[in-house]
Amino acid sequence: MLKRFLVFIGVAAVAFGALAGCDSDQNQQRSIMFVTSLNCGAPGVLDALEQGDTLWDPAAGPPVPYTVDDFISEDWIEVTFANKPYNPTVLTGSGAPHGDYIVEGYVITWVRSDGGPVPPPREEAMGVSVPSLDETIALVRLVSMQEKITPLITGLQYGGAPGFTMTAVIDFFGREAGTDRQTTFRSQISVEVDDFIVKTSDKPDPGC
Ligand SMILES: [Ca+2]
Repeated sequence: MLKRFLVFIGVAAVAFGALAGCDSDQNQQRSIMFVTSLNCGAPGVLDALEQGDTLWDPAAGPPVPYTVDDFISEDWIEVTFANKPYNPTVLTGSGAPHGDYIVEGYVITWVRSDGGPVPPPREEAMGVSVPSLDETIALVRLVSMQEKITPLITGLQYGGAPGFTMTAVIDFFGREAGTDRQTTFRSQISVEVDDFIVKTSDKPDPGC
């Protein structure tokens, strides 16, 4: 029995040594950070203009739009981050590094398959903690006010220019809490861009 116990200790020491070797590399990630849900899997909708509660001019009727209560809004979508350690037994043991991650921001890069113009890349800061072996829900600013008020988008108002589809490639970045280990991970979403003629009061609630 003693011999078998000593063999077990020897194997454990080799295993620990291998793990210590991995930890000596400060750039080595001990967890995988990824997105499990973005806008609940639905495409994004970029409405160039919110039509308020009345679509048509009360006096003239269709097709004369009622412009008094129109307004431009930003578009936010829900994202779910997951933090999955490579070896949960080691990371959650007594005295082990906890492996929590902080998502510190993201860069959105717009892509169009038809070669049309897109807004420039935009970087946003955030500070979202994602505990080891857990998930965290946060919000991403998909379309900013600055992007909404450019001619590319305002030109769609009241059915001016034709709508189009573009993809938001979102590169998240962050670090492990208490260490210098950094992480980057990517998600993307297709976005329909147009001036959708729907009263604000008739729109479904955004989010999941
Ligand atoms: Ca609209």
